[in-house]
Amino acid sequence: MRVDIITIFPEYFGPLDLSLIGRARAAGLLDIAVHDLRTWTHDVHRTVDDTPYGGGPGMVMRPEPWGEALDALVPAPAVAAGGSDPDLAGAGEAASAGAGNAEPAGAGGAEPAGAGGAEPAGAGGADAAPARLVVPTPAGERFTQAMANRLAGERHLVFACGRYEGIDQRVLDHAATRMPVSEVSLGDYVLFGGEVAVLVMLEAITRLLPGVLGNAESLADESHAHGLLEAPGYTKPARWRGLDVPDVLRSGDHARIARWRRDQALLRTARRRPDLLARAVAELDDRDLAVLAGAGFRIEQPDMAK
Ligand code: JEH
Repeated sequence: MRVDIITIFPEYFGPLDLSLIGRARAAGLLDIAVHDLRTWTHDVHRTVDDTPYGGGPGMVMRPEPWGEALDALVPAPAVAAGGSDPDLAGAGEAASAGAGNAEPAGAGGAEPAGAGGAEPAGAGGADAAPARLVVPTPAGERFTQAMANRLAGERHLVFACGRYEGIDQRVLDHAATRMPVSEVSLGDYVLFGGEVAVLVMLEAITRLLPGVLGNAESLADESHAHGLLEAPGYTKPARWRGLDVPDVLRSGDHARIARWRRDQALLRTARRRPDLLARAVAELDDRDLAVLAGAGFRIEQPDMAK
């Protein structure tokens, strides 16, 4: 997968050299380039922000540097394509390769975390999936495991990291005439900018790429995969600071262990994430419901007549 990140803080992306993302990059599974937005400014102060039309606090990112950055990183379509935010399931418009795909000279020098500049010739051509622009914003659609799965299937992601109060909306509206655009939020809290959100999304996406995680089952059996939080985990020593690992986990009785883990998952989910439990309720059997009832949780079965 090819990933371009546009930011005024390239230093935020140093961690992408580390750990499993770093290993995926070294293995050639992930090709990440970080670009300094100020590369595409032309004034002596390298200005990227200005006061908001309509008034209000703070500053908004001016559109011009973003437009030039996206022109440089994403092949312009030979034929105008409509379509804003086609859903992540697919249906993106084809964008064919055009001229002007290279960065301005010297851009590479400003990039600590990213190697390559321009795409290989032919990438983004008529037969390749177009790049998808992903823009973190508190006003975006919620980023979920399901969205991570869909994004992990893309050929080329371009992340636009805003700062201040965000990016002039016309940048997104114009980009949407050329490529699918996703405005995404991590959750209902406010960050200073999109950088940390991109780090989070890239971690979630990278571990889904084929060849990144060793065994396939580690993806299938985890939290959220079956709609419940996972049971707690333990390792050696069996007794630590007076606390014992639950006996059942040392019993060797795999059916009992599986049942215990499910009970723990149910109870945790009921206590911590009743929203998840409400969605999983159709899959709960009588024993599940008895376990929850025994702990004082009364579960409303959905009306199957609907
Ligand atoms: C934040 C990108 C670019 C600050 C203020 C406002 C709140 C009231 N989950 C997430 N939280 N924050 C971001 C994010 C993601 N993904 C995020 C960003 C940028 C992502 C700049 N900022 C900072 C920022 C405007 N206020 C937002 N509103 C009602 C809750 C008031 C307006 C926008 C962006």
